[in-house]
Amino acid sequence: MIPDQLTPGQYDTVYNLLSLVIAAQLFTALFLVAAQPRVLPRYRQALLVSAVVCGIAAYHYFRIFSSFKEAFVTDAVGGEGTYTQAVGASFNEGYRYVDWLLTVPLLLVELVVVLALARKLQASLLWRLVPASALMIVLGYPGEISDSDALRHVFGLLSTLPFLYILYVLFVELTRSLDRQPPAVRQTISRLRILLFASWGVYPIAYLLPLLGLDGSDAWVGKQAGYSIADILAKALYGLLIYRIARLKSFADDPAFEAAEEGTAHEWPAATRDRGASTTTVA
Ligand SMILES: *C/C=C(C)/C=C/C=C(C)/C=C/C1=C(C)CCCC1(C)C
Repeated sequence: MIPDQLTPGQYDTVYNLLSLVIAAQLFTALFLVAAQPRVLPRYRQALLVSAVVCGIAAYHYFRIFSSFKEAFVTDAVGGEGTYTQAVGASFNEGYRYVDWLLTVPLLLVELVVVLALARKLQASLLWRLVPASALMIVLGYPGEISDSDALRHVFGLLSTLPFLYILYVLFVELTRSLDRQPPAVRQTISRLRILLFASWGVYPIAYLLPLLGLDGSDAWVGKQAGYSIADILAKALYGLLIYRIARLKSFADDPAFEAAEEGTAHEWPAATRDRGASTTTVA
């Protein structure tokens, strides 16, 4: 399934996308850690888990990036020739699956934590969603690395079963929980739901590209692009929406917190003035 050759354009496309994903995941992780004091303590865990997800992804993209650079080489000066698979090196798609195995359950934890549902419901949701998500990834892997179209079909289909189950449970539970959320965050939560469904939907489509009659290397590049962009949407952008929800819910839960937070934005000139005034008094 890994192509023997890539054109310079194909090589650059994958190279630049992998680099973009590293930047997006790394700095979203840093932002989410730095933003901790901007939400109430009860929502900080969701932000922290989200930062961990982006951090794990950044780490794996470093590995994917160097695996890619080792796997394809050109002997043309300035890198304008065709890239061929290096002898003894092979692009390792396994990094993606290890990454997903860790991050997909954590993305679900993030969601359940930020919704602040009743404890019993949280536990029952995670008991259903986490094993299903692990099963989805584990079943997808043998198809992903197989050279046989038949195996790719079979494992793709098997992996789709837990996938559909997860989407079903999330759809039902998110819809149900919307009524119990403060009105100010309902719109953001329904945006999160759209983002989750749209971005998770990209993965099986990218997986299918090699089976859809695209030329070998085009299909492979399309698949890498699909996974990379979906990872930015499903982890980094999703994390920023989780932050937004946590912030709005903090305001709804505690008006004093909102006043203090909103206040800090306007207090600067006043504080500077006061300090100036007291300096004059002392002098
Ligand atoms: C951050 C990574 C995420 C959100 C990864 C999500 C991955 C999927 C939803 C993968 C789904 C697959 C299928 C439904 C069938 C084909 C095999 C997979 C694993 C690509």
